[in-house]
Amino acid sequence: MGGMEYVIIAAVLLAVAVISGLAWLLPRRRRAAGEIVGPPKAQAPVAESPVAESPVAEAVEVPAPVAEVEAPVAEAIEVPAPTAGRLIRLRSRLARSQSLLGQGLLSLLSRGKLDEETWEEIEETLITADVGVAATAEIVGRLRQRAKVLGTSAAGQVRDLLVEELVAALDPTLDRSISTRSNAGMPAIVLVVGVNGAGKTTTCGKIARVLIADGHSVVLGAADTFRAAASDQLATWGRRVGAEVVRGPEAADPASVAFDAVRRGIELGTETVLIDTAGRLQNKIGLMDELGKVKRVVEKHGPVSETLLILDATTGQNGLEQARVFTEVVNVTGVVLTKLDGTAKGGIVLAVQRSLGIPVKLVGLGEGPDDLAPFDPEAFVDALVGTGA
Ligand SMILES: Nc1nc2c(ncn2[C@@H]2O[C@H](COP(=O)(O)OP(=O)(O)OP(=O)(O)O)[C@@H](O)[C@H]2O)c(=O)[nH]1
Ligand SMILES: [Mg+2]
Repeated sequence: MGGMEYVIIAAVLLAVAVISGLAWLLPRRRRAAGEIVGPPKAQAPVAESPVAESPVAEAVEVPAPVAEVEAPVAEAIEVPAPTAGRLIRLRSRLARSQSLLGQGLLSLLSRGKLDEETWEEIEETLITADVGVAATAEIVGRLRQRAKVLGTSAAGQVRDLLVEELVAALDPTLDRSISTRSNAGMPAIVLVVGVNGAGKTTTCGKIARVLIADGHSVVLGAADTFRAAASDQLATWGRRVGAEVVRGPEAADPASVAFDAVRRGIELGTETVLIDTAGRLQNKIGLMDELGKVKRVVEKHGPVSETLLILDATTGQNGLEQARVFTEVVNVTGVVLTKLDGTAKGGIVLAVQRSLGIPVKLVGLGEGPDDLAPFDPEAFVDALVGTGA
């Protein structure tokens, strides 16, 4: 019957209208939940250049700030200086360590004779610079041996031998690259851990800045929900560098915020998801339990690519003890040693690597957004010991 056909056609049209209406509404509803702060990313750019080491890509893609951003003022996104050669450019920041280690050692070496007393003083200088007792004994032992074999006590020559031994102690063959590339649609997940005040949030921001300048897309996960200000601090970095920040309400479960951040990264086809975690809780056991949970929950999406332990260089050997606890809970793949600009004890780099058995991958040399450098043993030792000129 003709009437019946009309009814069927009308019903089909109605169904189509309802379905397309829903499809249009749903994504908006999700955004309206306000989980995500920060400018929505432009299409995830395909980064051609390798990460940390490479200079800034010629054409830097920056997402345009959008009205949905939490802050009323959309700040202009800054473009960082290239990471290549940063350690060399920032070497003057190691001035304190350089004056203790470099100048101290050089004046000892230039005495012209290497007697027992001088060797002891060399040892003392290295220990004072936090190189650590065991590492110092080894380095000086080898140095004495080589100087003896060569029959030299010339300051320049012994200095060169010392530089070689220090570089060797840092094992230049270690892989210091950071896994920040997505794999088969799965963003690289980078977990950032460490005690409170070590510089986790700042380092997340600095890393995101470098990655975005290199053409990567980044989502930041504010899994430090212990303090309200912590997510705000990360959100400020996110706005500055052009990364989305996924955050939860205050006192939200950190693991679920981290989970959501990775989910958002997958949705957007993001290259890297950086997760900032809490460094402070009521007690250490609570913190470690929580970290373990964050890792397990995030890994429902896929494996964590990199776990960076942030260590404050000014805390010296004490900090090292605290750091060890983290390595027992999460599989730390790299150390970021911050605040090397504020200490004369730059030798801690050697102690950290030796006692944790984990490569130092990045060093923090100041509070500025570009004061983070890929760690390079040769350039570092050279800056510490100085040229002797
Ligand atoms: N001088 C110097 N200061 C740094 C460096 N890295 C971080 N800071 C400063 O250290 C302070 C603490 O940094 P945050 O990034 O907030 O540390 P955090 O680990 O996130 O701290 P919590 O969230 O409290 O656990 C800030 O004032 C940073 O500016 C560095 O390499 N050099
Ligand atoms: Mg923090």
